[in-house]
Amino acid sequence: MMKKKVNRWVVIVVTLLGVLLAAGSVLVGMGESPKPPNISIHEQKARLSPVMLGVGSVFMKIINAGKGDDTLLSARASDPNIVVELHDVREGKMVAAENIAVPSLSIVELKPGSLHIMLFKLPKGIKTGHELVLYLRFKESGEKPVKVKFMPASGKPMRHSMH
Ligand SMILES: [Cu+2]
Repeated sequence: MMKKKVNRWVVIVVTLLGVLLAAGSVLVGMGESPKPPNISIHEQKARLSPVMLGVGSVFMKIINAGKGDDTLLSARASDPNIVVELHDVREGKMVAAENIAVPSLSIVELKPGSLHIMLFKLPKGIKTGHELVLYLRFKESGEKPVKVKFMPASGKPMRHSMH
């Protein structure tokens, strides 16, 4: 009879310990994200549109070497007059992209005919060789400055439906 009672207490204590441990790990999980993204930008370059004055596109590789996902939310140029948009190409047409997902342990390539960053209202006189600082705003990693240089236009202009 007595033995049975003790067993019941053991069960209750063990259960309580389990609940406390679970609560503890939840609290730890609520602190700094244990899986941060690790964003770096590579091979960035800009091209002036061969057909539209003051318009350019920017290409790059965004590498997330971290274990957490991130998202490119927007971009701006150091010159506030320049309009910067995130673009994608769907069915051969350029469309504005609300954001660009950069999942953990992945490389997202911004390239002609695919995801890219679009520049409008570039100052007159910008030409090949000029450099521009873009600030890429990531959801988790914050704002990252990246220096891009205008390269000679390739022979194949992108199919621009909007501009
Ligand atoms: Cu575009």
